[in-house]
Amino acid sequence: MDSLAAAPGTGPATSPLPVLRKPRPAASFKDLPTDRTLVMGILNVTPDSFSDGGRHATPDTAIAAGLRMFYAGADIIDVGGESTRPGAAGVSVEEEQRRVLPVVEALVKAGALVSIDTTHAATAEAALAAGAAIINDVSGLTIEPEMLELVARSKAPYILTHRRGDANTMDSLADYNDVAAEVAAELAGVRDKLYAAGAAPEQIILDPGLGFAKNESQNWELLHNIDVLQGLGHKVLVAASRKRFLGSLLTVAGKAAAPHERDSATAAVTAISAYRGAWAVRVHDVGPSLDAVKVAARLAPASSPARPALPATGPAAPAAPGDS
Ligand code: PMM
Repeated sequence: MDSLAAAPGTGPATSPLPVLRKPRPAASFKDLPTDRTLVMGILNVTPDSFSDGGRHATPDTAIAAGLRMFYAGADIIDVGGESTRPGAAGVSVEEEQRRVLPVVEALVKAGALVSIDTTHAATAEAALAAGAAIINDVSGLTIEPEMLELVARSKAPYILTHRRGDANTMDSLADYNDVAAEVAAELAGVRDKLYAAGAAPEQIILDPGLGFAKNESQNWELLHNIDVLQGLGHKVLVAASRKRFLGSLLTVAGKAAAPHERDSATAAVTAISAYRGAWAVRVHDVGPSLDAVKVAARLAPASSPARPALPATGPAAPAAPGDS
């Protein structure tokens, strides 16, 4: 249900109550800032995602959460209706669309730029029709050939994520000699298939797929060598938020940190990724990553892609009593 429209029975069917907030003009991909790393907020409309599953189980609670991220400053809201964690049970395309489409529609109406997190071409196409601007696909184009055709035909920006196998097999496929070089080579191979189908270079955003057919040390190695992926010449998205390798790093007394205890470490990854010129980070907790991006932009060398056009200083805020 669209939370901004009239509730059933509260007005004539043909004339909904006025919306509470005047919709902003639809956001567009080409208007996204290019002088800093972008922050993409994660909105899982699922009962079983590994860190926020079940929190936004109905469209109304999901829309409210998405609006909170949007008003907090998220540049993009990433809406997903199917858990991608290892071993997750798939959902039907009908159920996935029932979960995500009302949310996409309401957020677009409010002026947010929305990406659709799906491995299914039919859901991606329906979400584009509902106003989503970006396709975020963690399948690495390993599942549905229709996705390749949709990316080429729609001309929508497409996040191509590295993955081997599927949710059930990927953990057994984390076998690499040089993980950064092999991930880059495998992504380049898929990218070339996209070109052959008619996709344009500027549509393609690369994602190393942290946790997808990678063990913990391979995730760190990929983050350490993010420049290898950047060397392919595309925008790069880093999606480390609350992932298991951060929980292990933060182990205290033999107990790994729980997903909600991993947000400071996530913001640290954001700062370093931004410093090194990532196009965007995908995170659950938007505020700390927005701050981290500002710090990185301020500290990155002027030659870095992290701050191609940053002014020397921002406007000075009045000092609070006691501030040094
Ligand atoms: N990880 C998850 C879901 N979607 N999308 C991209 N592009 N990259 C990722 O690594 C990724 C993703 C895993 O689940 P989450 O939604 O709880 O983070």
